[in-house]
Amino acid sequence: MVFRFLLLLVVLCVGSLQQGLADDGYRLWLKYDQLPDARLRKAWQAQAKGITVENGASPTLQTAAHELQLGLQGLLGRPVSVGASGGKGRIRLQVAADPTLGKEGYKISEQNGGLVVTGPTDAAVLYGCFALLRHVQTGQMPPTAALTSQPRVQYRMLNHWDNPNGTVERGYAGSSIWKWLELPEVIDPRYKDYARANASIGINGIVVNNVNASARYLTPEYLRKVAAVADVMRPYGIRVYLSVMWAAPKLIGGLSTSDPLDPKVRQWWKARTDEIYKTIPDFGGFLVKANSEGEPGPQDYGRNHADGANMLAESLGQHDGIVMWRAFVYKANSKGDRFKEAYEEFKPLDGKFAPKVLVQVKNGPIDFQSREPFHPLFGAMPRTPLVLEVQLTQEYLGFATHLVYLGPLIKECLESDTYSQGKGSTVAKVIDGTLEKHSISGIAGVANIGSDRNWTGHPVGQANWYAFGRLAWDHTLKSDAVAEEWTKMTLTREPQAVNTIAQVLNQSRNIYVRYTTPLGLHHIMGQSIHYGPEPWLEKSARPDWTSVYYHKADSIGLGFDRTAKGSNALSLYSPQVRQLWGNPATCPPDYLLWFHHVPWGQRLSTGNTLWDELTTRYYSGADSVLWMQQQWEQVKPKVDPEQHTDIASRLRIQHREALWWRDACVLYFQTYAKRPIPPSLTPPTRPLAEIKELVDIYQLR
Ligand code: BDP
Repeated sequence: MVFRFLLLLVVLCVGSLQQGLADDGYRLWLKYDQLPDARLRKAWQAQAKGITVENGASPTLQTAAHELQLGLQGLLGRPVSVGASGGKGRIRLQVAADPTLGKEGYKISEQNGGLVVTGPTDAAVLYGCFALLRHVQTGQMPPTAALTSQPRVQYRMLNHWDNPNGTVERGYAGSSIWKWLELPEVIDPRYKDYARANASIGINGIVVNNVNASARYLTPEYLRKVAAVADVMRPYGIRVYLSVMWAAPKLIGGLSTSDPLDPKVRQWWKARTDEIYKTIPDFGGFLVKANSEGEPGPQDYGRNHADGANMLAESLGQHDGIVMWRAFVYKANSKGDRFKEAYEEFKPLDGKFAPKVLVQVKNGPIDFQSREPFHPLFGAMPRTPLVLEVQLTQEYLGFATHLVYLGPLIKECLESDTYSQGKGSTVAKVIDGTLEKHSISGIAGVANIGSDRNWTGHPVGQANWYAFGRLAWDHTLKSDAVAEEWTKMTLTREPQAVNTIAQVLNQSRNIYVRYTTPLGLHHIMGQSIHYGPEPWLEKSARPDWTSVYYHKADSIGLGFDRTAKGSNALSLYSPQVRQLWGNPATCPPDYLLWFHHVPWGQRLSTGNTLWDELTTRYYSGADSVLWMQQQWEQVKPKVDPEQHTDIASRLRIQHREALWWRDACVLYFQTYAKRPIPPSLTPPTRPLAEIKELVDIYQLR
């Protein structure tokens, strides 16, 4: 009794301490602050007096039980015991075969006045525990009907673009979370919190290093470091993968070649792979960027991507691992349309990849622009499992200064209809394997995580990590529902504020597109660092790294003609898609300039001329950032002050930079259109020359 009382005291003190502290964002969405609603608390208290783990010796089940305990104690404001025998009002965790749950699904159901969380594996039970916590955190009553869910995609991966020296390629949230110099001896407590966050949204694989890979990760010294990370991830059902440098046999193996068909090279990889599995028994496999942007690859030896991928798959032998081979390629000296190049290289290889190989394809054909049509490879390689790669780090979407919720972007791609096997052949069905009957499937998000206290720099970057995991688990979830869920778990539980914030999140991506690249403009950002506008960029190391290559503004009009009269990239899509997008009258305005060179004076489906529509979108986009600011101001009393100030400050930068984008693009395109700014809009007050200087300041040139 006395002990129980003391425990209660500790729990309450910790709870109130947590609530009293300013919120620095470290806890992400795993906030277990006490539920404000007493009725709800009471209902859950009756259901969650304790936790019982059936045959619960495994580290994953123990982890699940302790997370549930931690969460419930915080949320309900009283102690929850683990381990005592079953009975009324207890939550039982149980691994049990259930054909309706697939390999990783969970079921939360009522049984004898308590709840039971079941799943076919330890990890499935862990997912069930996080789902139960989410249920409580989002303010729902104990379930009366069973809650079940299973992932639609098997490999749900985060790809870190982290380097051995601690830098992160395209990272905007500090340095790498992996402290390679300190590993394996020093285990940063962050690793565990990172694992918790990932497991809570169902992520089950992480590639720890940059696709522009250092061969160093394959050395015994580094493998020991990677193994230490894997040890922290294992209880959370997360496997560790490595990006590999294609030329490793030459660079660290002492061989004179890295030709995938050379027996010595094959032997070297086999031995390396065996060594990896000795060090990390549940190693997940390899991610490869080869013959892309200057990286070496099998083509250096006259071989193709399948030769390379299959050699690596062979090296995996009987080990339970996979190869994810990236399709992000474009030739060094191409004279054609970069849009078509990955398709042209990979389509002919369909059916040539070994069973353990998946080809990883970015959502769009160019490179993570704020809006891209779906990549034409989706639906075009029916005999190859394709992984969808999306970018969570906002390389082209305003780094960590612009608030852009990516749920709608990811969903837009997943829901795109490829028509490859008739209506309804969505990208989602391609990548989850159901359309083309693949037994393996994957989805990858390029991580936006770094050493910043709040993990993602912009606090709302956390929502992108969260949404990726939730949609990777179940691509049928609605992105606005996910936004709402994240907001409730992370920022506020007050219903009106939740609603307001979720609306801002849901609109944010379209707003960003409007003030940066409306109507299907793309790749007109600042050179190299990819920040801010630089539509005038016409010289670079290669033509397809300039802006003029993409927007093709001239005295007649604007946009890249990808119809049969132009590059004919449209021919890569199914006839239904081609028909819709091939005609400027039926092409959705959002994709218009991706596929058509449209005369400035042409009337669009919106009723405006191209020029008027373009300028109007730039203006309304920038104005909408003011709307975002106003909405954010309204929720001030309901959000932690530190978080509120941080986001409010970033929204101020966002508005200033939205005006920068607007003025730069409107004035620059006006030099071609030679038309006045529509009378309803106030023309920019600064000259183009002044704006051009801004880019140099940002680029530190
Ligand atoms: C581009 C990035 C570059 C990456 C590359 C890739 O600018 O840093 O290495 O993608 O995905 O968007 O390989």
